[in-house]
Amino acid sequence: MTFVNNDARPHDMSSNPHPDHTDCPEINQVGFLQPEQSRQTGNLNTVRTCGYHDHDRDSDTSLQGTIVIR
Ligand SMILES: [Cu+2]
Repeated sequence: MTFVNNDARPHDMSSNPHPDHTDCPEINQVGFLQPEQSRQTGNLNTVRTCGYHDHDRDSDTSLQGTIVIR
């Protein structure tokens, strides 16, 4: 899966839970994205639901989401 930063500010994307980022470590490969930058997660091969967030704005729910792997 590819994360694209369409915002005007950088974002630092990580797996839940904050701050340990242990649920779906493949998401942590996305990491810090400058505006317009994109990066892929690792292979998401396990059937599960992965939450993610912006590590630098971990309370901003508009920067959170879930990936459902099935
Ligand atoms: Cu975090």
